[in-house]
Amino acid sequence: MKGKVVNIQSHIVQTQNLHPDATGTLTNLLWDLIMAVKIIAREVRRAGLADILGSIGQANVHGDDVKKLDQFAQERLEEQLAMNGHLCCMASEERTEMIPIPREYNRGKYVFLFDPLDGSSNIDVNISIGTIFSVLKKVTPGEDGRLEDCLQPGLQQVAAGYVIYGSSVMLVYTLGHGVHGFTLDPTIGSFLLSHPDIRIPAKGKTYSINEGNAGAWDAGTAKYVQWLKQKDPASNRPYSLRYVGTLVADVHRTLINGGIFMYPASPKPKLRLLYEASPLAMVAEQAGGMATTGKERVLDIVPTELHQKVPLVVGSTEDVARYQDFFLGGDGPQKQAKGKSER
Ligand code: FDP
Repeated sequence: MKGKVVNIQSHIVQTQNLHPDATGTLTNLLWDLIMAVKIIAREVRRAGLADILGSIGQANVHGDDVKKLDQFAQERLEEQLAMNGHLCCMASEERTEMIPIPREYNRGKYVFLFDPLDGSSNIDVNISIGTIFSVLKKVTPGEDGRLEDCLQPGLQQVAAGYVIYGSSVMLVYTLGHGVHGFTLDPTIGSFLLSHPDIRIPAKGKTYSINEGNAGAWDAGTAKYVQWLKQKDPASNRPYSLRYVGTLVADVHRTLINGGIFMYPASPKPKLRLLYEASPLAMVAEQAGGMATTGKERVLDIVPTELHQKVPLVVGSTEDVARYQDFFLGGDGPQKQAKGKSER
């Protein structure tokens, strides 16, 4: 129906209704997340002011001391998600150990993994930052979550997504039935469906990588990036370089416009499997894209520790498959091209 406005709450309910055995717990958990995210978004908007207020020793509107944003985001998500009995445990990029649910709250069947404020080095220069989340089902017996509940491969995720605090605030999520994007309408305080069923183009024309590390790349990555820079209008080359340095922003652009984001194995992997690579890989695959380390599918990796770092190459299927080919030492592009320009 033209003009129909769908907010995120009703969208989640409709998706949950696809599962006749759903109890509504996941829906409620996501509602808690949305509440936390709106509060973080408000604080992000005031970040510049918070510095001014902080410097003159004032508290924020709630009487809290002004805190660093990443610490604020961590606490907000942790508190909001723990209190309604949906979770058995949490883990976050910001905490060394697994986060138990405080004794005063009930336990539930889900595990919540998150990066509260991704791209935090960009906060001070007013560039987009984000929150990334992943939801798993508890697999061990008993009420309290254990490490094994967190250390599950990405394929087991029941929900994943991210929030981008940019020129507008967007929440993008998947429950395994496609990827949907919502934009926060600040006048009514609701996330409204703005990007239904996001499909990543099969091929793009931008690449995203920290070129400063070029001297330390493995041979496959170096050859691939070199190939992207060669002129061949028929295959959109040279590709354009775009690198924000906030993972969420770089992946979001890649999701919408197509192309490829790479944080490769060399000089060393930086991105965390549980809080960054796995959830973004699920989003990419659900949108028809691909995510690899160069030699294996990200969603297949069985984590061995909470803060494990992995290479991440994610984006349009044709682009990522071609990267993988270069990484594995293949000369596939030349073979496929057979002397002709490639599409
Ligand atoms: P940041 O260090 O600012 O928190 O994982 C963290 C991250 O940002 C990602 O958001 C970003 O993609 C990446 O690091 C940038 O790393 P480089 O500075 O090494 O390129």
